[in-house]
Amino acid sequence: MRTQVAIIGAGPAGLLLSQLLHNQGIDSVVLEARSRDYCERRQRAGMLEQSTVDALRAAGAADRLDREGLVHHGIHLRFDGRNRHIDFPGRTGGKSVTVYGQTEIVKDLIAKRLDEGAELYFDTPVTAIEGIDGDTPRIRFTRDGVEEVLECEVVAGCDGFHGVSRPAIPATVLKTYERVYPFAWLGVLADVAPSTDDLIYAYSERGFALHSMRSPTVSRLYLQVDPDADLADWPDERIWAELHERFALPGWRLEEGPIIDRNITPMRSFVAEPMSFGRLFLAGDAAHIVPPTGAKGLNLAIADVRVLADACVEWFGAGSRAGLDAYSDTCLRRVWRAEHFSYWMTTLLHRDPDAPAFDRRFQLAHLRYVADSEAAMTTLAENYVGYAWNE
Ligand code: RFL
Ligand code: PHB
Repeated sequence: MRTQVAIIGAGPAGLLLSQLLHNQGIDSVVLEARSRDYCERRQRAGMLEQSTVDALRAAGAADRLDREGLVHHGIHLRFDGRNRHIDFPGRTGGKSVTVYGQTEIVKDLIAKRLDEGAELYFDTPVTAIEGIDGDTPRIRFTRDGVEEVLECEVVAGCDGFHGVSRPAIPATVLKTYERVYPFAWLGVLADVAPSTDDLIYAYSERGFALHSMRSPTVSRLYLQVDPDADLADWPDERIWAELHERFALPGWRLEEGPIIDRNITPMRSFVAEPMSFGRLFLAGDAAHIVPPTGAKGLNLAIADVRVLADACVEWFGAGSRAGLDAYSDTCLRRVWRAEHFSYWMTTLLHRDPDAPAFDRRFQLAHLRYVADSEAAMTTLAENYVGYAWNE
């Protein structure tokens, strides 16, 4: 098998990259380890920056997003018996965000790619990447238990945090930065209309809680839990009781409904530098992880592949490697800004079980400042809607 760009992983990064390349007449093959059904069911992100929506639109993959996406003009910050609504458009030159499940983006892109006859293969785990320091890299993968080889000119490592691409970069070249947090998120999907217009980010003495949504009839709720928490210890009654306590505000009510999905996600910040080596280019979670509090992971993955697609057009069209050579630095500027914002939102809103009382006072003082200062609200707003490094 031969192609121009071998794409490893059919998450949002790999799928959108294959779409953007196809739209520019560049061939790719996407190899995904898991089944199509698994990829389409995995519950994950939901908050899209304007630039992500624009990118999906420009790719021709936003028909359903335009019909079903829920546009939001701000968030609620809730703590200490207060609720501050932070409006975005007025502070960001008119920008908003859109709630539309990552699973829906993945379904839309898979359907469109297969419709267009794409070479997109499921149940085909990549086992090795060879020759990235030469001109013709080779990808080894298995299909129906048989090993096959894909030759290409460029490899896009879009295989998430646990993939095989990042380890293919020599350890002597790769530098990694990491921070692990002393908590995790328990996320549930509940069959009940959201109890709020905009998302609620709540800090309480019992820990963080987030009220998001997926549709006018489905709520998405998150709770800070211990990093070693077990779903078995979290029956529905305990989840709802904890959500009621953490969101409590006089005159406001959280509606309950059947819980239809649940998972626990560890929290980490991670960056690998450089994001490329020879003919291999990492994109999305393969190169960087953010804690989900800033809603940046999916948006960074989309931003990476936009840069990579443009660089591939320069390479395959004009024979210039300039874009590919600049890829890592271009992406990392945006990545580090988002890393800092995600860390900032996380430490602002979570209860660190090991923090001394002094730090808790600091945290409350900081929350009050963010909720009262026009400058601080503008900082939050311009980062939340996406700080535009590349535009
Ligand atoms: P993905 O989605 O992990 O896809 C990688 C794909 O690669 C496949 N793969 C392989 N394929 C072939 N061969 C191999 N050897 C392979 N190894 C792995 C995997 O099966 C998989 O299909 O990475 P991608 O495309 O970079 O996308 C990144 C996003 O998924 C991620 O950043 C976001 O979900 C993070 N995130 C959020 N981001 C936001 O922007 N806004 C949010 O509101 C938001 N909320 C969240 C989140 C992530 C969460 N979890 C569960 C991690 C909320 C949660 C709870
Ligand atoms: C979500 O809707 O899943 C979501 C929204 C905002 C976040 C994280 C997750 O910060």
